[in-house]
Amino acid sequence: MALSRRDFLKLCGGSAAALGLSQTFVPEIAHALEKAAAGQPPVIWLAGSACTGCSVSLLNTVHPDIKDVLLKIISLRYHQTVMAASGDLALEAIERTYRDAPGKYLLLVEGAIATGADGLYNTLGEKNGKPITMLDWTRKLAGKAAAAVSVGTCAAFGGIPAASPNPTGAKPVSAIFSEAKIKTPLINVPGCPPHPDWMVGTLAHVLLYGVPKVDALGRPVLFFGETIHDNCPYRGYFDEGKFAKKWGDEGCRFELGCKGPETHADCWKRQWNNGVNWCVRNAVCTGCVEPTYPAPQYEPIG
Ligand code: FSX
Ligand code: SF4
Ligand code: SF4
Repeated sequence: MALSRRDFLKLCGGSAAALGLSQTFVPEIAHALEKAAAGQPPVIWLAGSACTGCSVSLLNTVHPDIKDVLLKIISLRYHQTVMAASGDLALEAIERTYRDAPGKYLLLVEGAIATGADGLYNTLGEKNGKPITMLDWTRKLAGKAAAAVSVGTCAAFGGIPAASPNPTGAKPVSAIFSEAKIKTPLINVPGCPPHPDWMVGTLAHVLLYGVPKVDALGRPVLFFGETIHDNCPYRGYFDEGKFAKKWGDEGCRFELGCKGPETHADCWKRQWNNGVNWCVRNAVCTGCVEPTYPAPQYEPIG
């Protein structure tokens, strides 16, 4: 039986009853995806100014596992670190998808886009002796994509590559879209890196039900709708005014630099590494899903 959108949202949202403590995706979602994606939508994954952490995080997806995502759910036509092809063969895969599947492929962009020096800080390869820049190809490929996703905070908001003094002129994907007047729907899935569930969940929503509901910053409300602080297990300490003064102290981590009060994400219930741990239990929330990231990590919000 097909998974209704309502059930999907419930499963993704991870009500404690549905998911228990691990808060990873459940097999139902994997099955629904496999069925829905019988046509295997082509996906082009471009990477610009990034650390590849987003790709590595995606490899940690549990349900569905990465093998199923890549082999059964999507048809990944181009991903420079995962694909076997290189050189002309790899670039041809992009050209072919652009030519043969207009309006059908999904464009995923990891990393900010360098705009300085005509985009030469981010090149994908060359054609007829001329460099192919991320800047040009993002503009070109975005125009004919069914939808686009900015994967990670660098792509969504600029992140670390766009931090001052930003010598490469790194910009978020949304800036390239608005400058080039590209109307393709663009979803932001921030996080440095994003949780695998946020990436697979967003992709799943696009494939099964279309573009998900997003907040004012283009993030799916399903994952980024509430603050860390409003749901934090240390919130009782905050309300009582009991603050940790040094690492290891009992209490709320606000004075150690926690950005939870200004950060919208569901790490408090989803947790990381298949539900093993999360930032605030170890240290502080650095606000990695917000446009203000990277802010000084261990300085309290002023
Ligand atoms: Fe950025 Fe992706 Fe931070 Fe890295 O590649 S979101 S630097 S963890 O992971 O783009
Ligand atoms: Fe808020 Fe951070 Fe304190 Fe949790 S640890 S209550 S998120 S300030
Ligand atoms: Fe990012 Fe904060 Fe979640 Fe850690 S707890 S992953 S810093 S949003």
